[in-house]
Amino acid sequence: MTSWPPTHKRGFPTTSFAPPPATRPVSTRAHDCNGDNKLDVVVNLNGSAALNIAHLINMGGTTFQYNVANNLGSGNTPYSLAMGDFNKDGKPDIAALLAGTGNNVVPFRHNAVANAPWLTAGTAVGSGSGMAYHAVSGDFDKDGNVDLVTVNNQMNGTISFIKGNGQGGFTSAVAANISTTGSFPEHIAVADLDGDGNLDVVTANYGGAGASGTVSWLLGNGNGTFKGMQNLNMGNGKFNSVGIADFNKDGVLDIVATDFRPGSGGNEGAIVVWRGTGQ
Ligand SMILES: [Ca+2]
Ligand SMILES: [Ca+2]
Ligand SMILES: [Ca+2]
Ligand SMILES: [Ca+2]
Repeated sequence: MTSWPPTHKRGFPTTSFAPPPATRPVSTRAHDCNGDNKLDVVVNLNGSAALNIAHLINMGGTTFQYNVANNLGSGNTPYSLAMGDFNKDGKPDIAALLAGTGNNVVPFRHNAVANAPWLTAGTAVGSGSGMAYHAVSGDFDKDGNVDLVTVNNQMNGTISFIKGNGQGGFTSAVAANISTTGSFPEHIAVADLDGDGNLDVVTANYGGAGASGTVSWLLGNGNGTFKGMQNLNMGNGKFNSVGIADFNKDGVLDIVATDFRPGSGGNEGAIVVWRGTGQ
């Protein structure tokens, strides 16, 4: 028997960590970072212009060991993380997204050790115009190397394909690999929506000031490019997060998005699910 809200009898008990002062955590990823079959947590810390990434190693039970790698770079505020085995050594690596323009995607090789130096920085690359708020990893061009697709927050919103070289490095996005989304996209999710073997993406678009947002989906061509966006509209939504899963177990992927829409009378915001039709 399950219940809601959780009673802590069967899942994680409530456990919290106090990060160092001025290191606001803004993004988390769950991953087995040290290969012991226990999920660990990687956290991006946004407390200063320095790039700080924390690592919570699952020691079993309710115990996590807290490590923080400080000052991994500087210049722009770190905003989000993406993970994948970028150099194909079996250990999950990290891409940090800096909330600025220019070379704003920084790859890190994960050394899979408990203590520093557990990350080694690679060469930063650019995602094109707009701020790279979020990214997903996957082999979008089907060459066997993990790539990234960033969502670029700007009025004329875009996504950028950033090609991985299989050795932990990436190539900056070029115009041919940048595709249009809705306005001010903030979040992206990846899956093969239509089952053709090419990875596709869905973006949550906040929309401009005073304008409604949208949720966009873009089918991949399997070569790093995407077909033109299509929109899922939902009234006056202001969408800021999106996920993909088969929620009703009919074998067809569905989409969920959070609507940050301000309202009145307790009618603020919503969680919206679009059921996939398989067509
Ligand atoms: Ca690796
Ligand atoms: Ca690839
Ligand atoms: Ca597809
Ligand atoms: Ca479904």
